[in-house]
This record gives sequence, C-alpha cells and structure tokens, in this order.
Amino acid sequence: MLQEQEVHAAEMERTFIAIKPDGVQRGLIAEIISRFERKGFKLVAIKIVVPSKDFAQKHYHDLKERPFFNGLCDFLSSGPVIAMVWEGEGVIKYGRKLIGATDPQKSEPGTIRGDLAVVVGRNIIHGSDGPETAQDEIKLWFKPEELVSYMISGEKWIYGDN
Ligand code: IDP
Ligand code: MG
Repeated sequence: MLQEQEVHAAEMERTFIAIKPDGVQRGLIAEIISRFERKGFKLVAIKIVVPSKDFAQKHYHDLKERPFFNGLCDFLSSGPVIAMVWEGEGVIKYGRKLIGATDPQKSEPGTIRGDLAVVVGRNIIHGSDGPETAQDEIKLWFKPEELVSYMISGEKWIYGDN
C-alpha cells in the first residue's frame, strides 16, 4: 500500500519545460530553473540534449503548417537544450504564466520571456500548453525511468499538511 505522501506525489500534475538553445547560450539555465524552483514547483527530470531536426519536427508537429516551422525546427536542433519535467499543483497553467506570452514584446515584465527575451524567434523557453500536450511531450523527451518521484522535506510548507 502506498504511503499517504506517495499518493500525494503520484497525483501531482507534471509539465514539460525546455530551455531552448538561445537560453542555454545566454547563460540563463540557472536563472530559469530558479524561477520554477522558488515558486515551489519540483524538478522531477532534467537532461541536456541536442535534438535532431527530425526530433524537433516531432516536438513541434502541431505547427507544421506555419511559415516559421522549418526555421523553428532548425533553431531547436542547433545546439544544447535543457529538457525538464516540473511537478506541482497547477504547474501546467502556472508554468505558462511564469514563462509569459509567446511574443516577448507582449510578455509582462516579471515573466521569464518578459524579463529575458526580446523577439518571438528567440524566446528562450518552451512550456507545454495543456494536460494532453504535457503528457505527449514528457513521453517524447523522457523514458519513464528518467522521471524521479520524491518528497521534499519542506513540502508541507508549500502545500500544508492536510
Ligand atoms: P509557445 O512557445 O508560447 O507555446 P507556440 O505558438 O506554440 O508558442 O509556438 C512555438 C514557438 O514557435 C514559439 O515559442 C516561438 O519560438 C516560435 N514562433 C511562434 N510564432 C512565431 C512567429 O510568428 N515567428 C517566428 N517564430 C514563432
Ligand atoms: Mg506551444
């Protein structure tokens, strides 16, 4: 039988977040991770990877009809990407809030793109846009055994204990 804490962890929502090649090259890895971490979300998977163009096309398959699709996939596969899975209550929707609007010119100050990026083609970070895409993207980028379920000792100070 699962411990109560494990049940809590098992039910938690997860999202796929990636720092794109521009974010990595600009030295923003720690800054971006820190914003998710300080919020209270939990990092459950992370790796550095240079995606192939074919892989980038799979990741962005929804956008294949858009004029920028080819350039976008070339860019995503142009260098190291930090692929991550973050866990927490409401992390899919709130992760998108932390990230800000797709076009950094329209992102609010205080968001990652608002504070750290200028143009839509170099907006430094990706985040799943809903529960289904989160599930699909986590599956595309990670093997199940690469996801780590664990408790953080201070978790009750984020969620309370009931
Ligand atoms: P999202 O990253 O905020 O979810 P999407 O519409 O899913 O935005 O687009 C995926 C990525 O494609 C964006 O993050 C951005 O890098 C790129 N992109 C979106 N729209 C444009 C555009 O009009 N020109 C160039 N690149 C774009
Ligand atoms: Mg998107």
